[in-house]
Amino acid sequence: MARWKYNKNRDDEYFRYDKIRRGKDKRKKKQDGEEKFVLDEVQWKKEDGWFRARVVEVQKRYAFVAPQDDDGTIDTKDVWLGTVARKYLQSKRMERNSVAVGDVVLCRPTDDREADIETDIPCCVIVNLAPRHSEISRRDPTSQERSHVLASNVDQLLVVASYQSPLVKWGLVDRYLVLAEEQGIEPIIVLNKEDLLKEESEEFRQRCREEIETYRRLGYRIFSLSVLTNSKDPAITEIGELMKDKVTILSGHSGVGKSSLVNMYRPEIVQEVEPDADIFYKGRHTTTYASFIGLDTGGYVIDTPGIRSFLLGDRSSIDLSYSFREFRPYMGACKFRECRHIDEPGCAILDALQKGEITNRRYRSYKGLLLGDTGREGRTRDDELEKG
Ligand SMILES: Nc1nc2c(ncn2[C@@H]2O[C@H](COP(=O)(O)OP(=O)(O)OP(=O)(O)O)[C@@H](O)[C@H]2O)c(=O)[nH]1
Ligand SMILES: [Mg+2]
Ligand SMILES: [Zn+2]
Repeated sequence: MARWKYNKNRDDEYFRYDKIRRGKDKRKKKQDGEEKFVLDEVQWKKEDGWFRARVVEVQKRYAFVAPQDDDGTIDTKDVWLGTVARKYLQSKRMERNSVAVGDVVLCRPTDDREADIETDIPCCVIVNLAPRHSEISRRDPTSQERSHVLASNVDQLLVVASYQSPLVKWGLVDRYLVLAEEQGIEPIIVLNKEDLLKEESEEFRQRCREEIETYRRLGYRIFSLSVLTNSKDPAITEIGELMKDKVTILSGHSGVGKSSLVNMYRPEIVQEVEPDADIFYKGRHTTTYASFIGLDTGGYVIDTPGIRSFLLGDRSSIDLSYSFREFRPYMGACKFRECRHIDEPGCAILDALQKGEITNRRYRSYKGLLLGDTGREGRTRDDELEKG
């Protein structure tokens, strides 16, 4: 018995798969039975004094929230300490946190006794959560089945990597791009610490140039800069322009310079940046919690702590291929409909790979994700030696 079914509709278009994919997502949402905690804003029963807010930071079971106007302005100076209403805490949601940074919530002011903590910050109970229009999540490193939502309702994803210290991991960039493609969020790639390139071999520099060119050809916005040594780089201004009127999440390894970059845009909270870059190899994160920060130059960013493990949950080959832009033109062209593009005969992707239309490196990312690589990209001294 053949392992693959014969695909008669070889001229299928990729957006047919997109339709299947979207349908599946919808069904999944229904099954989850979100109860009434997740409720469309129009259905919120807002009582006197209750307010609409945005979650600006989550620490264990507390969520810091800031009121948000109808025009979208978030009063990040007026922070409240919120706890999710008790009755919802027991629900068997498959997520690690019930609320995430970026969530739009309905809050009921309360005295601090109810919030179970002594604090000077005004307290509130989070009564409802509006459905998220986007979600940045990874597989919870402590549990296979759960997902850990890092942030929600973001418009842009700024993937930050450094050429060196820590060494750029193109595979990690690809994982973030997959997320952005799935969520319909605009990704922007930033390669920082350009100044360190001069200490590298010409071979390493050439390799980096090629990778950057690959992303550019795929239509991704990609910038190369050095926040530390060239703060006047026009790329920094250009990125600032792209962040205006938007909510942008910064992601990437610890120590790549996310907070240093944010500090270029006169944020309301200036984050301390450890002057000794080497501290990062000792496993210390400067940014501890993902937090929502208003920029003087316009827009909001969610700066996140660099995480060691950024694993995506399992995805089918159809879903995954769709997230690799260069695979799309070939979708439906494989001999077998359920082609995984690994070793199947008559595979259009493998054919394109052979012809150099898909790069080996991007293909390896796809294969690793499909077959489940570890996703662990800890910053070790070995990384330094690996040099690409
Ligand atoms: N050489 C060089 N170092 C830089 C550059 N930008 C930032 N750094 C240094 O890199 C280190 C890490 O910077 P951060 O901005 O704290 O990095 P981060 O990505 O926010 O790190 P986490 O908060 O741990 O995720 C600091 O010591 C910075 O001074 C750069 O362009 N060149
Ligand atoms: Mg930081
Ligand atoms: Zn195939």
